[in-house]
Amino acid sequence: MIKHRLTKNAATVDKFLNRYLDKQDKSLLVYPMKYGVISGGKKIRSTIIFDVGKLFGLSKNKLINICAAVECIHSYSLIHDDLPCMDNDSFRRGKPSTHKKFGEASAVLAGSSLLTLAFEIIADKSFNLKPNLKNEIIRTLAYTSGHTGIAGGQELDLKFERKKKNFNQITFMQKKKTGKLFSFCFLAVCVVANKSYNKKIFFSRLGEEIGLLFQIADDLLDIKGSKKLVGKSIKKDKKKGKSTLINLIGYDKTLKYALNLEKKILLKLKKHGKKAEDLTNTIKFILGRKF
Ligand code: GRG
Repeated sequence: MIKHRLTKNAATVDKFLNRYLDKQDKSLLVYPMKYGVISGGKKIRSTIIFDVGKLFGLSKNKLINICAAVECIHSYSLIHDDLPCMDNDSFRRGKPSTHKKFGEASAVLAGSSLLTLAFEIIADKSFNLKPNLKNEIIRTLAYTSGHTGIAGGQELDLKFERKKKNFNQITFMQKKKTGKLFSFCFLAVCVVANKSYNKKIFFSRLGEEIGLLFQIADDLLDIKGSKKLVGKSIKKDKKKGKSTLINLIGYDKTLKYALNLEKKILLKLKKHGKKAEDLTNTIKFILGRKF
């Protein structure tokens, strides 16, 4: 069921992105950009956006620009993350990473172009939203993506390599590197639904916790996952001396912490009943996933 929803949502977002790029002036960068963002990846962040939309009674149509923008930011971060100067990975989503296929310079430029495309898609007139709300989404997306968000988290991740970091330092870094974009998925839908300040705080924290859960699942897959299923290299974290919870407290204790975190997250959604069913199922998928 969840796999079917992921596949369907991924196809919807891919179609939007394909059409959007095809309507723009042609450039050579369209090839590495499409390679990096379309036809690959679970697009779980888009599914979460649609799930939160369902919780608030919003149709997919109203949220598709947000999904496309988030996938552009996510894919840009992966393209740059795979570069030799960062995590140096040759394999992503079951195929050669973007710099392996198109060269480093094109990968840097395609990643940067996806970053800027995200903002263009939110500002686009096809996204029918009051200007003040659009402005709030744009500001939040910038805050989430830059030094206060994923880029800042990535810098910590790299600086933490081969250093002894404690539990709080590791979870702080992972909440920035991975959690902030999940947090944005919730916040942006709250803005479209005109939710109160308190609700925005509640849901953005929930998003950050889900992002942390997602990153821990990713770290667990690095140990016990299959390269073929996850579509990227595994068993790298130990070799690189990455600061992960697994390298600090071991696999079993990390899994126990993650199961507890999942329980806490699901409890927070319980009061929303049936309307939160899809979101609940998506969250349950995160820890058990094989890809
Ligand atoms: C170069 C300015 C500059 C910034 C780079 C690289 C970067 C900023 C941030 C990277 C953050 C990062 C790679 C976090 C990892 C998040 C993560 C677990 C990614 C895997 O996500 P999935 O499983 O991937 O959703 P798919 O392939 O399914 O889309």
